[in-house]
Amino acid sequence: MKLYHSPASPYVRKVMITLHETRQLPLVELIPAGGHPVDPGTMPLSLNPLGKIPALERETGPALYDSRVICRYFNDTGRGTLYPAGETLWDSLTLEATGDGIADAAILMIYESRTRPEEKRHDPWVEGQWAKIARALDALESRWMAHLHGPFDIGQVAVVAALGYLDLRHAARDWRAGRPSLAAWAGKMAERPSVKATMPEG
Ligand SMILES: N[C@@H](CCC(=O)N[C@@H](CS)C(=O)NCC(=O)O)C(=O)O
Repeated sequence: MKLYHSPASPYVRKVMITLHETRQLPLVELIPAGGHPVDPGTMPLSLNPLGKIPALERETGPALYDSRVICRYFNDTGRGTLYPAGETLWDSLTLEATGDGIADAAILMIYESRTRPEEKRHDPWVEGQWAKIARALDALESRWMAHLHGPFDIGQVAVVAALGYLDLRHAARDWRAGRPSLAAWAGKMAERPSVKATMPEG
């Protein structure tokens, strides 16, 4: 299978962590790809009409896209344990949506500075994206720590990936300030082999 990949993408990182956790890394060939809303770049639109990575080209069947679909696919094929049964599943998926939402806002801020001409930039829009991130981080700190310290699941995968992306692209915003529990958790997670092996670059 071919995984359309970039080492900086938090969504690709979710898939890579899932592959490490379920020991399926040898099943995929990593294909460098990437673009942005103004130019889909090297991401084949025939595989994902949205022009986004990650996308997974399989030997049979249509390509899969969106990290949520691909992670669940690999968790199934590898008999992983990232999706708990029962009521806890809804917590895990909501936590995943929170991590993904942080990544979404953080990436939109980067697209604003990289793709929009300077005279058309709108600072309140950028700050509005950061406000979403700050609220989500505060929710993690105040409401989600018990879950974050529980069994490793897809919600934790998404949060690890989002926080890693904040470190990569928005370090000056210092997300750790005022969030000691989340900062300590992120430090502990960095020792996990699947997390350590997928540190973002680029
Ligand atoms: N919801 C998607 C988001 C994927 C995404 O936004 N990927 C970025 C790279 S980090 C991308 O390919 N952006 C190109 C674009 O927005 O046109 C997922 O979870 O896979």
